[in-house]
Amino acid sequence: MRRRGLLVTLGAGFAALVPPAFAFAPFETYPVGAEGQAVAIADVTGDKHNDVLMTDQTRLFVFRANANGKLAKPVVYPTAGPGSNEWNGDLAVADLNGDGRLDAAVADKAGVQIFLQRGGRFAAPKTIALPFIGASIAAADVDGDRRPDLVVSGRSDQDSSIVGLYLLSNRRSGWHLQKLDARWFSSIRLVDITGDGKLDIVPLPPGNVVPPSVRLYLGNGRGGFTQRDLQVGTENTDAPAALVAGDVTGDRRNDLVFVNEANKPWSHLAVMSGGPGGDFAAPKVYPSLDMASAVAVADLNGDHRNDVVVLHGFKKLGVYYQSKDGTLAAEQLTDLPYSTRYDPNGVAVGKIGPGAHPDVAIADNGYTKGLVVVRQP
Ligand SMILES: [Ca+2]
Ligand SMILES: [Ca+2]
Ligand SMILES: [Ca+2]
Ligand SMILES: [Ca+2]
Repeated sequence: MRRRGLLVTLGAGFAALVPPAFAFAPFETYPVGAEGQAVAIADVTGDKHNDVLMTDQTRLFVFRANANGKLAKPVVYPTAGPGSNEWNGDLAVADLNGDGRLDAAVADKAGVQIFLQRGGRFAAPKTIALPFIGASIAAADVDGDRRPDLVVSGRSDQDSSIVGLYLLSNRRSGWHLQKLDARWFSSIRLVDITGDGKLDIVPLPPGNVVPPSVRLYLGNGRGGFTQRDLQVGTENTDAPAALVAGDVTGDRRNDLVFVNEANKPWSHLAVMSGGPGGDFAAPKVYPSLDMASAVAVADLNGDHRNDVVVLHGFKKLGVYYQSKDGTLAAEQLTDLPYSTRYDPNGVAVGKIGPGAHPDVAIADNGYTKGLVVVRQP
């Protein structure tokens, strides 16, 4: 009662400053001898329990979860690797053939492998050949026919002029390829970033662009896209190493959220708040531990406000909870096993097992060489 009185006396401003309880259990490791690249949490075995999918450059691993969230030894599906490309093996999950069961699409050396779920497993994949090594991939219906499409990007390891961003439209007659740009990206998110109800492409440029900028592809809902270049920083060190979109300010407009892979005092998490008409506010910068290389947005504590998860090279997971005033509270840290850096597609947030709040799955290419799971009760 006394504590309650204190909060009332000091007002909402004080309450907003109190960081919510940090509830992660110690990390679990599932070493499989893989340089983990991308990870996803989804039910791909048809038992209504979320499983964990992970890729390296040559394989797709499916860790089946039981009702209690316990992960089985993974089923391993070969992909068409390896490429010499540093970033490949990204993964997207969607019901690609409309049978109500989630399937997987993996970007690999041949382009894209489509793994359809059949009888609780994936059937032998079908290849969508592309003129480059697939580096990044995302799935969602971007042309309004309710069939999830794929957006994929990559580059050739033989000819540096061969790069591309493609829309693979999921038509009744098969996959229809359309080149959107002669650029490649190391991660792709499909999010409505302008607030018009139509999905846009939010990709992460590889390496540093000066001044730091991203190219957004604004969707018209029919599979057409308009390019918009957006400056996201001023210094070299501001360049995003990982970029996602989601509402982390509580106004129901999606924001751009990114980390730079730098050391203090330059390391930070940046939020560009989305406004009406698809405009963005200048980056609001939050202090961060060093060397962040992956980021995700999700409501971790069930207050209907999205929070931010960050992976830091060496051995830390950081969480920024969203406060009631739409700002992010100071980063809270928990241990991860040692790993120098993570793929920008190497983190997923979702429920594994019966816990009330989502868990974090991490593709680890460091000492664990496999999957890392950090759970909430
Ligand atoms: Ca399916
Ligand atoms: Ca579609
Ligand atoms: Ca927002
Ligand atoms: Ca929250």
